[in-house]
Amino acid sequence: MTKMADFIDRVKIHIKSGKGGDGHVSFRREKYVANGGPDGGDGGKGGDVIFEVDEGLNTLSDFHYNGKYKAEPGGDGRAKRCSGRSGEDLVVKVPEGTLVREFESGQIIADLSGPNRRVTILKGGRGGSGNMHYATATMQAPKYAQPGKPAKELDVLLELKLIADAGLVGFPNVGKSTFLTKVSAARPKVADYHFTTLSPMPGVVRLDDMTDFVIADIPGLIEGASTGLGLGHDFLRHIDRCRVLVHVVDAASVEGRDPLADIRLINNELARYNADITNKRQIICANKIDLLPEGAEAGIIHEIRALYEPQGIPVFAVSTLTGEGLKSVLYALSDILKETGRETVVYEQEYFPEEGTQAVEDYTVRYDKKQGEYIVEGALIDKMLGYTNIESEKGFVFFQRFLEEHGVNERLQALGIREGDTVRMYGHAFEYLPGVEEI
Ligand SMILES: Nc1nc2c(ncn2[C@@H]2O[C@H](COP(=O)(O)OP(=O)(O)OP(=O)(O)O)[C@@H](O)[C@H]2O)c(=O)[nH]1
Ligand SMILES: [Mg+2]
Repeated sequence: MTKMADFIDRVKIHIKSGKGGDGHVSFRREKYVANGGPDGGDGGKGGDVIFEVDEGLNTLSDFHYNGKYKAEPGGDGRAKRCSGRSGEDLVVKVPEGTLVREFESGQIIADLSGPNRRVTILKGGRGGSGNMHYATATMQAPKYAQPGKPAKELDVLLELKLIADAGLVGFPNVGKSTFLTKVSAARPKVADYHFTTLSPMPGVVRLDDMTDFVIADIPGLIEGASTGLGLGHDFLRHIDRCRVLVHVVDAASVEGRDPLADIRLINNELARYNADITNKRQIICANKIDLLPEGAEAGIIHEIRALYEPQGIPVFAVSTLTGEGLKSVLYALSDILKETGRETVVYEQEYFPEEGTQAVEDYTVRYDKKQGEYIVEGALIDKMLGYTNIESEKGFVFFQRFLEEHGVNERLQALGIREGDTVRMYGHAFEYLPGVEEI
């Protein structure tokens, strides 16, 4: 069976954690109890956004560009000391080797490879405390509770870097995909035209001695690939993580190309993309020898060997069509992999969402010139005013602290507010006094 996979290995998505549930304001009501104490329960925690490796996946093609991925908000607290339920976490399944980057800066948040199988990217908001927590000797009927902490959201870029032990590189049509079909159960499309392979595909090779390793078929490269020509850059990125390169070249010159020039060109492109690639171990497969006329074989193969073997690059004469010579290639690869060790490169975290993300602001702050007042509006403020008995001293301090915690004072200061200015929030007008603290 062959399948033409849609090639998507970079995708931008929007992720959002769950908002914390709001704390509840209520009072116990029982027969014969006139004024029951506060019994408003806590809000539940909002769901986290978690990324998890799913071994069954090997592309990002299930993601929609600009798709929105949201965890569930926490439930609000309820009467009778009932807590709201926790919002469900959102678990985003990705193929191994997926990098999660902050979209704007490109900085890495997580690398889902190696030991990193499950990573929490955005935490859900904490649930607010219900009014049952606010009863004190002097304040027996607190009419306020705490709203849940806001959700967090972020644009991220998912990027798949294939993790393979060895990568098949070479010009289009030289037989890379045929190679993979011959040595593994993978079935990339094989056809006699350029750029048949549009997305990298891994295949597992199992040798008789039961060692196994992964070879990846990589789309054809052409001159200029490092600057984006042909299928361009996108695939070069995958080569970064392969430990050995299997350079396939058409030794029979089916398309009239010079195999020696081709090897040089591909190596130049790789070096131009990333100089580190030139340090990778490489082997050359001089392919399509079934098409070489008697005698010619020795000629071209001899030339390639004479040039590359002194540089420590083994050269194998093979036919991926008939399978001739492939076994020695696999054993040579297995030997090299044993020498180089198998740990994969895992990228370090550069961006920390808990510090960098903008909490979803549920309010706006502006200056109304006509009225000469600062206006603070939004669902969060409205809700908090509803909860809080700001006529009481304690409630007022509580409200002040809430404004401070949510950055409202900071925003007012940024607009240039001064002591004595008026701040309007819905029906209430306050005089701005910086630094009203606990009494
Ligand atoms: N005679 C002969 N033909 C081969 C051999 N290997 C591959 N071919 C043919 O060459 C053509 C291209 O083979 P693919 O395996 O699709 O080549 P590719 O390198 O994957 O090509 P792209 O995906 O376009 O980069 C097909 O028609 C194959 O049947 C070989 O060893 N001998
Ligand atoms: Mg191919």
